[in-house]
Amino acid sequence: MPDAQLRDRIAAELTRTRQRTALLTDAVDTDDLMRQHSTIMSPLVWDLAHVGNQEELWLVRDVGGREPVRHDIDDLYDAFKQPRRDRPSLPLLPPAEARAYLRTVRDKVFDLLDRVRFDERPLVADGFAFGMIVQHEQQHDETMLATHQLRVGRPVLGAPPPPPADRPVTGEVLVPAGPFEMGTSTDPWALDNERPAHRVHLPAYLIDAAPVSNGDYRAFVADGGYDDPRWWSDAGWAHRQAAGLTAPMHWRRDGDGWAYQRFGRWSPLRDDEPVVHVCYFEAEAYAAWAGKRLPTEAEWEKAARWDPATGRSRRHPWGDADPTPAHANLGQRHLWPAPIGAYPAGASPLGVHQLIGDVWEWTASPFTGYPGFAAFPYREYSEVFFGDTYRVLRGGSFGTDRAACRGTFRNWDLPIRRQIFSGFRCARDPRPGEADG
Ligand code: AVJ
Ligand code: FE
Repeated sequence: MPDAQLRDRIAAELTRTRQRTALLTDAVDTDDLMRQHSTIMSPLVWDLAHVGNQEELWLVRDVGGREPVRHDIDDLYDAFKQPRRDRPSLPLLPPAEARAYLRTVRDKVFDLLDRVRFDERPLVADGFAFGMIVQHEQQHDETMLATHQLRVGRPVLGAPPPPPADRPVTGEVLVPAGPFEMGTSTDPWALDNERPAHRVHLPAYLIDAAPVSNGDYRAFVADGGYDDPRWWSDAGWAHRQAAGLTAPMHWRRDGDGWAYQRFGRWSPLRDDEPVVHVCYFEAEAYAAWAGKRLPTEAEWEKAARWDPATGRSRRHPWGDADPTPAHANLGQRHLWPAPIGAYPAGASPLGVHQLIGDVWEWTASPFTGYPGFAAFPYREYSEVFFGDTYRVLRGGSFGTDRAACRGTFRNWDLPIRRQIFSGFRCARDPRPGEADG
């Protein structure tokens, strides 16, 4: 891409992203921005200034080589130095000061953008550092959206309802045995943990054509799934007991049925939407109850990217094109998962639906580096989280921006977490004879 065109694209992405940040914070009053709505979340005003501080560190100081704007606040907004539970008691910038700081940093970034040459230095090649900062802000926008879902008080967010289902999608899809290319070495703004591309050979498997719905999940609850240790792993059962889990987060009984809470408003549970706000252990238990299992990360990605006609891995289930509103429920447009079957244009060639958008999907895989992984540009983005502690989630949610979501994108969280917009789909091994087509 010629420099001028890349410059315009970066400017547009930065501006679009900042508008989202403003939507999530402008309508919230000062006290509410400073308050901690949950000990596992930051006060919104911390996210706000942290976004500006990362932009200052990477773009103003590293790429631009300019003098610090506010060297004195670096420690306050360092996520590794300040555990979330302690953040409300820090001397944080009040909202007006945080907003002014973000504006100052952004002005310098636009000035820098006018002058920068996108040469081969790894941080600037293809505008990588700018892309990383866009994705970072978008990731915090999703985190702030999760904070909105946890906060109590007058609702401040409104959005149009999601599109109706085109037609119901049910059943499973057989993915034939064979190799596919996982990860990427060429997507310019792909983050370190998505790299490098490598061949993975998978035996045949079946994967659900759609995410597990509220109706499906409600049947597991009604069948006593939360009271039967048979379906739960040892760690899962211990957590279910300790945390007293009885249903997804934000559900409550409503007469004979269920209601759920979305951004401060209660309504009757809709059976035809993907289930959301379940932890890994709940997903794992549901899958066992259904006689299935969670897909591995590789199984998820092959279902999402592998094109049987060419054998090539594509950027998205529908091809290489960026997502549009016809493909997937992304970008906080609807503020809730769309019904199962709402995105026929977003299906993969094998007929797997809603892999991108709607809900993050838990996979069975721990978060580790691909063969040949190299931390870039900093170990604290991914590498320090590698190991058996975290589980990978794929595909993005209604709260994820298209800039921070693609067939190779990897998210991760602790298996007990469910404040994120997390759901899942199931997979299984073929029965004898089933894989022969
Ligand atoms: C990739 C969503 C797990 O929020 O902890 C934000 C993204 N990294 N700032 C997180 C991130 C640094 C990260 N996740
Ligand atoms: Fe961050």
